[in-house]
Amino acid sequence: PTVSIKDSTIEASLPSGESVTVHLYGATVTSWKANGQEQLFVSEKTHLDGSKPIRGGIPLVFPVFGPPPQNHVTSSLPQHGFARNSNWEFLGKSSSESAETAGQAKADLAVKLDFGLSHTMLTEEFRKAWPYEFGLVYSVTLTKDTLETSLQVRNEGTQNFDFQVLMHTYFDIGNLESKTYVDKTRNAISQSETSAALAITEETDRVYQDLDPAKPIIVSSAEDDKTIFSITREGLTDMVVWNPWIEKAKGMADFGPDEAYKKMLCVEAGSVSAWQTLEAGDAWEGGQSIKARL
Ligand code: TA6
Repeated sequence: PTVSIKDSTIEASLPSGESVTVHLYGATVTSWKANGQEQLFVSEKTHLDGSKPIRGGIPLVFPVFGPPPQNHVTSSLPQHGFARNSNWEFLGKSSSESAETAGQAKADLAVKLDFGLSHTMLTEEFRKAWPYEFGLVYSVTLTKDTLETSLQVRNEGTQNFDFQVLMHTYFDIGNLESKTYVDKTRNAISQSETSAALAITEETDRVYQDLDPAKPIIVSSAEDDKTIFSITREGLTDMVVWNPWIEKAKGMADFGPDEAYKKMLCVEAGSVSAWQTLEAGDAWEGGQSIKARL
């Protein structure tokens, strides 16, 4: 695998052609290419200069999901916390290849990129808004047909703190323009073959709670029921599904083109319906593994 660093982005690629790109701003994954195509959606109008969180890819939500609650220690943080709009540092890469078994072709490679953010790196504003000593290590692992993103949270202080965490993944669900759609983006989300699928046919913003993280969430095309993505998780039992649809898409200055709502879907693995308490000196880890669409 090769890893290249240019201005503030890190790109890793495998000999078989897959690649992942991560911006140090927010440690935001902004591209994941597999099976010869881009798997993630990034708005054409996104800011990339740190003036606003990146609109697309996989923004990281920590330590609070959504608008912070009133009268809470996170109250004066911005929506979705500070992780996605802070400058992280690149900690390094490691690549592994499972042992080559006799006769088989060289086993798949994996390349892992690590990023760090600690309380000492926060702006004064954010440090004042959430005065805890913490360390985050975010790992992005690319293999031939999967992308894993996992976060380790360490409490380096002397007081317990509560946090929420979520990986705000914007999936590119393919250019629906090519099909005759009665102006409906019909993509179904189902946790498994048995549970009812959620068809996306209007603005959708839902939190599914307490799901079995080992049971894959399947995003499939309503056209031919073909699986587009499947997502398994560890330590993240909630799943948020969001599509802004027409009006909200028009209403976001950094979302473009307006009709791009038809080709994206946010399926966000997280722990957001309650608060995780991390005791002084303890660590927590959670993550997702996404299988790329063919
Ligand atoms: O995806 C869940 C959500 O909380 C939606 O309600 C919507 O606000 C979205 O996140 C985007 O939030 P942002 O702060 O990035 O505009």
